[in-house]
Amino acid sequence: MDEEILQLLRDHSSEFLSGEEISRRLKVSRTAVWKGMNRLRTQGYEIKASTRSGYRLIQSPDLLTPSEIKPILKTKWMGRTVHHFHSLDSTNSKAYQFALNGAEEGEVVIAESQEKGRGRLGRQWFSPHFLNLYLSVILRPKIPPHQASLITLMAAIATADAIQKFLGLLPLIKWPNDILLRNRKVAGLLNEIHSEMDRIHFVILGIGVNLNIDEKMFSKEIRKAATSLKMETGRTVSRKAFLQFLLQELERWYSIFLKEGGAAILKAWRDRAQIKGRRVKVTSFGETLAGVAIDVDSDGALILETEDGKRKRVVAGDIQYKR
Ligand code: BT5
Repeated sequence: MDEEILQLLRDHSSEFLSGEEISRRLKVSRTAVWKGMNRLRTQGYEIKASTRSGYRLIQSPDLLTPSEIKPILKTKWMGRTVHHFHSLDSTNSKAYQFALNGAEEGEVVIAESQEKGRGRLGRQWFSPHFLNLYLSVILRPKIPPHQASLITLMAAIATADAIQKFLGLLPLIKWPNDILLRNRKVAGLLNEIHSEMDRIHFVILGIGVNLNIDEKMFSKEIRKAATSLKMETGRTVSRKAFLQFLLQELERWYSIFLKEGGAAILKAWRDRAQIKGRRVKVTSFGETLAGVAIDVDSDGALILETEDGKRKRVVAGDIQYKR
């Protein structure tokens, strides 16, 4: 009901709307309207009330609820259905459940915070309240499972492009899919697939972007390796405005992938990652390898030339750049 009250207030943002009128239109009691207004105020909505004239919306908080997002979305289909939660274990887990229950391509799960935000390989993603973006998008591409990593590369490019278009900053992608600004991680991706041998049922694109978190909030372990858009620009950014850019870029790059195939994605990824020829140390399943990065192949694997001149293909792991 709160969403409906908000919609009415928005539709009449230049005037007061009486409690009586609202209760009549929503077919609820005046007390229910009054309670709804109080709930909205606790969420950060500034609502002016006058005993004679009624209610008027003065200002909205930077929440990522459907009613805040929908009016500013520029996508055709992505994010047109948003499932919003104040808190979740993990948006990826929730989106997975929605997808198993038949959710459509382009549906999005957003949480204001995550209790158990997940990174790759069982790691955690620090996800405090109201500061950042934690979202998962459901995709249903008609591709075989071995092409799924192209979707991951595609999402990394889209996230980097969204940051660049939003603020003019120039992010680099670090294999496999960290997004870095000044060598610090500003965003991470965790993509999960549900498939059978020769076809994907769905992909969950999980994206976490640090927007307004301050350096001191990060734990000591990650403080030197992490950043946020606020830390980079010195000002608070609008979370919903960034979300609008991100969904638009995801929709654009996904359609490039579907129309032009993996080659277009690999090319854009290589431009953004600039990894060719760099000396790296790779940790993969407990093993550490040093060498020169040759390329990333169409399955998203890193091709490394080790110090003894052999070529190795690394499918998962982490890299460190060496001078
Ligand atoms: C990732 O894993 O970078 C994937 C992160 C994906 C998070 C999104 S949020 C929405 C969706 N729902 C989820 O549950 N997850 C996705 P990985 O490459 O394994 O990096 C994890 C490592 O990054 C941790 O071990 C820390 O060292 C560091 N880290 C944790 N939280 C961070 C943060 N907020 N910012 C920067 N670095 C962080």
